[in-house]
Amino acid sequence: MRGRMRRAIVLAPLLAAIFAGCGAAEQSATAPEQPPARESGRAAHFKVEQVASGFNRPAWVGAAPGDDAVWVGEQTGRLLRVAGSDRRAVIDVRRQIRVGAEQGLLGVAFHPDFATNHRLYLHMTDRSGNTRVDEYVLERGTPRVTRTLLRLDQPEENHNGGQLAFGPDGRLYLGLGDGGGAFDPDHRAQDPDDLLGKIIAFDVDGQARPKPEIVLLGLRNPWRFSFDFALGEIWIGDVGQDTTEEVNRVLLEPDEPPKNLGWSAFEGTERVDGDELGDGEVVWPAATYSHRDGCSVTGGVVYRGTRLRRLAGRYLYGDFCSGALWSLQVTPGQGAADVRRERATVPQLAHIGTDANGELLFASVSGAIFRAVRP
Ligand SMILES: [Ca+2]
Repeated sequence: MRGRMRRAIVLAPLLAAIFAGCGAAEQSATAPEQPPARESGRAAHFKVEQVASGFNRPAWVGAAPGDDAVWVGEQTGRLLRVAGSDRRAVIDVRRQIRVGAEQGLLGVAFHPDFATNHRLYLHMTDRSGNTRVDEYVLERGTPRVTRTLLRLDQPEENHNGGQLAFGPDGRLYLGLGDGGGAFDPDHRAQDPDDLLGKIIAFDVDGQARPKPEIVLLGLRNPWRFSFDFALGEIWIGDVGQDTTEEVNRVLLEPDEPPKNLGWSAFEGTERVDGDELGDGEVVWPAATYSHRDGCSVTGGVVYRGTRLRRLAGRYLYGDFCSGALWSLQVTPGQGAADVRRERATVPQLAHIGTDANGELLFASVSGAIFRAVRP
């Protein structure tokens, strides 16, 4: 009797705690504690000027470790090194790929030790319309494929993801869309056993045939993402369906289970007629904008350069359709504030990258590369 009493006394607070926990979990799955940040005014932290033109659908721009040149990835299949007026195609995969609105050469990543090991990685759509990630080594400037890291069937032409980038943990990250169609018809983004609708990572240094690991799930089409090495975070532009474009900010915790960015149970913070939310801690967007201001977000970077002092530590992103650019303040915790629509615009904005000094570069699919300078 006394034993049973004691058990009841012990159990009561325990059960209360469990039910309180359930309630909190349900609540966090249906609405964010804090709504995503929205545009709160205008600013002119910088202006843009053209640095080079005449490219064929440039969709990626950046720098290679140990090299001052600007590298440009053309969606149509060439990777070019641009140093002043010298422009050279280093890799040409034009005969290996299919090019479409969301197909082609979609992502480029240089190994962190590129200066010594000369390794780099390309994400492309093969001639059958499927995803392929190849590792290259440049031997005296001549490219050679050393491994294929990923081949993945793509059910539709759209939502192939794009970005390929090395994270603070040294792994190679890839963004993959939900496979295409509207509202994720094959229920892939919430399926923990499907690589589509995910951000995945490869340990390219540890294993000969690295297995992709799912880092984040619940994405629709993470065309562009970047890492803020200073805070160990990933910033993702997840392209929306009919109403809402998302900027997601996620703390990288490699030992934790994959976090869930909501699609296709949620578009932004709105429940849509999609799937039920699967496993994983829900991460709501840090900022959103509606289709009045654009139609396809191009995720950008947290500015860590030195030329634009007023932009220091702010996250910059834009929209492919409207060419609008916004910057926002990175708040302590996981949020964002002070979203400003910048005066500068870049038409058909496909990528925001950085040069060897961390200064901003913009790729416009219309054919030109721009950079940010003081207003
Ligand atoms: Ca989402």
